[in-house]
Parts: sequence; structure tokens; C-alpha cells
Amino acid sequence: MPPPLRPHKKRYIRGIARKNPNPYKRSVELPELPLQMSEKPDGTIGDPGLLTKSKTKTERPPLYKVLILNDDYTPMEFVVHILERFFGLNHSQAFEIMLTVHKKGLAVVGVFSYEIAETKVSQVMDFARRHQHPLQCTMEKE
Ligand code: TYC
Repeated sequence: MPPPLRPHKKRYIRGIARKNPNPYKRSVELPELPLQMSEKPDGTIGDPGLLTKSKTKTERPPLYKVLILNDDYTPMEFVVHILERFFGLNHSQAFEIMLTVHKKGLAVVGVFSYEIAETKVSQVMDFARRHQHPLQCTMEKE
């Protein structure tokens, strides 16, 4: 009587596995990493949103009015020229604003960021001084 047939044995498979070890298997022990803030002692990760999410609120920079003041000595044409040259107004706009300043004492001639307003004031004051006119120009937060 022939010996009973053995069922297919795993020995063969194990033999291959031994000769050809899994190249992806990690062979070096890695050092243990410190716990992350959101990591619980059991290694699971908590809700990191609670700790890290922040609202971004971008505020617009403040604006500044540039004002021209009236005086009794600066010639009208000189003021008109300043308004055309430094504030980009056309002749009739410049004339109208100059008249408002002349009648009311002052007028806003433009609204700008801090740096631009500061530059306009300096340009006007320097130009008036160089021409020996007492014209005054100031800025004020809106
Ligand atoms: N009042 C000035 C005059 O009669 C004119 C003037 C206008 C001066 C506006 C300054 O910002 C000014 N000559």
C-alpha cells in the first residue's frame, strides 16, 4: 500500500523566505521620538486643530488726508501749479480747490497711505520754501 499523500506542505515556502529575506523589512531600530503636542501617551494623535488653527485678520492700513492751508501771501497761480504738479489735478480742478482754500481756509487735496501723504507734504513744503512762499501743507489721519 502506498504511503498516504501528504497535503502540500509549507516547508517549501518557508525555505524560499529564509534565502530571500524581505528587503523592505526595517533592520535598524529607530530611536523613539518625543511625543508631539497633540499626541496622547498611547501614541494616538488628538485634534491638532484646537492648538494650531489661527484666524488671519488682515487690516487695511490707515489713510491720511493731505490739506492745503490758506494764507495772505502765496499767489493763487502758485497754488494752482502745486495742485497740478503734485496732486495730478487738471487746471480747472486745481483752480476750484485753490478757490475753496482761499475762501474757507483749507481743503483736502488728496487721501493717501502714510508714506505717500508724507512725501506729498514734503514736496509741497520744499517747493513753496524754495519759491519763498509761506504756503502750508499738512496731513491728518482720516
Ligand atoms: N489767499 C491767497 C491770496 O489771496 C491765495 C491762496 C490760496 C493761498 C490757497 C494759499 O492754499 C492757498 N493770494
